[in-house]
Amino acid sequence: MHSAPQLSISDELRRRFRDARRVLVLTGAGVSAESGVPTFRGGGNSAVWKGMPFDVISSARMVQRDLPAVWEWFDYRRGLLEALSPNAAHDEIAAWQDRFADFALVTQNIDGLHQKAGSRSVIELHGSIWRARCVGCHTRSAIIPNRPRDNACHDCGDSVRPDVVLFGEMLPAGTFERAAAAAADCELCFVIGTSALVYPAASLPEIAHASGAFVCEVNPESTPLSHWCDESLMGKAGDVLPRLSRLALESSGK
Ligand code: BV8
Repeated sequence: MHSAPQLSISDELRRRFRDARRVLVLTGAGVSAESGVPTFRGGGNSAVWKGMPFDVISSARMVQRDLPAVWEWFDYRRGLLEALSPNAAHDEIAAWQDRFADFALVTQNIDGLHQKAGSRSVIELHGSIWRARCVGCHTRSAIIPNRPRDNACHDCGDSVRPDVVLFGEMLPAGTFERAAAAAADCELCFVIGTSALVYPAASLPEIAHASGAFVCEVNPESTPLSHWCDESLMGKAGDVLPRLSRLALESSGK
């Protein structure tokens, strides 16, 4: 049984974790990796679907050109997810929502595992794989696990597409603004399991940093943030987060 290397944290992070009221958590695919959800960039290469890099199949242009191919990609990923559960990282983040007075959870993930772990009011920057949206009247509809998915809109009968933000598409109105406001307002910002390459999501830690927040990254690999963030905890989120909470609260009796 591999034992995770010793986790040490700075006194600054310990103090901030104890005393912070306004906390922002930004997550990416890495937080779901220990649940078995494939990441997009791991081990140096990007996810490819039927010879297409993921940011090609997951693009607005592909919806215009070949919606059935886009559905095949998302149906495949939803199929994988139906058998998967949240991991210790999702559980710890869910616990943090009751620990910090003013807590915001922003995710790039469309897998719904934060909500499955009990996180409330999750800001889904890139939508959800468990919803469809009508290309005509934009009515949203839920996709039920292990049930066949409807191809037509219940309201107008037009075709439906995944209710996710594809490359080249704007984020849902107000969603990024809410996340950016939480980033500008937070005292402590955790960036967990993201390669921080996709914008505008990757600008959120920059906004937090520029507003004086302490930015802590959790990732087994270095990312563009590693050079400027206040602290990098190099490890798997499922290992690091529960230990971080314990370590920070040790001998504080909190
Ligand atoms: C837009 C949904 C306006 C679909 C997704 C500025 C500069 C450059 C480019 C742009 C820019 N502004 C806009 C762009 C274009 C583009 C972009 O950012 N391109 C990138 C590739 C450079 N952005 C857009 O198109 C956005 N829209 O800007 O609209 C506009 C419109 C037109 C033209 C201009 C502007 C929309 C972006 C959203 C696209 N949809 N997802 C789907 O899921 O298929 S993005 C998708 O990819 C994810 O949601 C996520 O955001 C991203 C993947 O990143 P990560 O989640 O970080 O995952 P990754 O695999 O990369 O990394 C995993 C990390 O975890 C690694 O670091 C690894 O080490 C770590 N890890 C692994 N295991 C663990 C772990 N960490 C902890 N624990 C572990 N166990």
